[in-house]
Amino acid sequence: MSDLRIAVLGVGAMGADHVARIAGRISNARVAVVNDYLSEKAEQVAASVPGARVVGDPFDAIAADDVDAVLLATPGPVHEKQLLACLENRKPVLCEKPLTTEVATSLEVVRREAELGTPLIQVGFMRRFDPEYQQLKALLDGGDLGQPLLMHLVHRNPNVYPGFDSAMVVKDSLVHEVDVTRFLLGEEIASVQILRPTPNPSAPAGLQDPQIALFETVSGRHVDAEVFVTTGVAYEVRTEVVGEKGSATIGLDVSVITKTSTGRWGGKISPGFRERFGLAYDIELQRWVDAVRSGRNIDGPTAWDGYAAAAVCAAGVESLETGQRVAVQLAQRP
Ligand code: ISE
Repeated sequence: MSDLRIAVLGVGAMGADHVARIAGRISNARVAVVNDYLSEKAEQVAASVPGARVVGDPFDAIAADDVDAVLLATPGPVHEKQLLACLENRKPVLCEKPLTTEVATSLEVVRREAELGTPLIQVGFMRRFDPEYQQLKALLDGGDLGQPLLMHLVHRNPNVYPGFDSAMVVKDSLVHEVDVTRFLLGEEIASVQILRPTPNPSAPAGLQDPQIALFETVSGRHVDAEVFVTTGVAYEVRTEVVGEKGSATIGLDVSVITKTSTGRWGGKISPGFRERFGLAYDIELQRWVDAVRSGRNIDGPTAWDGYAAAAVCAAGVESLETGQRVAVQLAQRP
């Protein structure tokens, strides 16, 4: 098969990054079509890639004959219709989170895909492709730590964009910890409670930040996650698993340590998730391209994973409001 011809829908920061990634680092794929609701932006990004053309209507882009697969990096509220169009056109799609913005519509997408009898949707939970998470998963599955019992998670952003509210801390940031928990422990989350510590005085007024999430899994394991998105410092994502035979930690962000004549030692901090998880995105995209070209269509988190994460986050948002532990309502998997 020749190069996979991809339509990238949505070329804000993440989508534009993916365009550059496909053009520069991914084998056997090319950007055929670019679409964005800001036509100027689409033109500008398409002009950076030889052979890419702009299509003004996202549904025409999905249906286009010269498009084999779709990468959705559009805002969450338009995902539902665009995903359903991908299913109708039988186009494999890599969808940045969230799958959709509501639990009910996410479930509908899962059901519609299941009716086709073949998976077409992969959700962009990129951390699963990060080499450190891969090693941790292998360590757990290999049994070296015995039964995993607890996890302590830390998720810090230096800042967030204006308008980021308390529910988004759950749905936009904590959602990755939800996926990591389901991925590493291999089971569903049964309940969530969100604690509200004293807010950071430097956070925008009204933003509940930091938050502490407590998950309990179906088998009774406990996970705590600190999410703090206005630290003003660096991007930090740490994961510690405590098992019956030991513990393991990833995300210490230690690469090169330098010592200088000024009498200091230290390394570099990650400024943001696109830097911290750059390699994970590369691996995710290459594996997706390979899977689509081979006819498997996906090689990573499924639509169900997107739905399950949405269901946990909905319970989290309810807990944020009530302060109570909230049970996660999961439908029967089709
Ligand atoms: C952002 O949208 C992401 O997906 C990042 O991975 C996450 O760390 C960040 O908190 C979110 O705002």
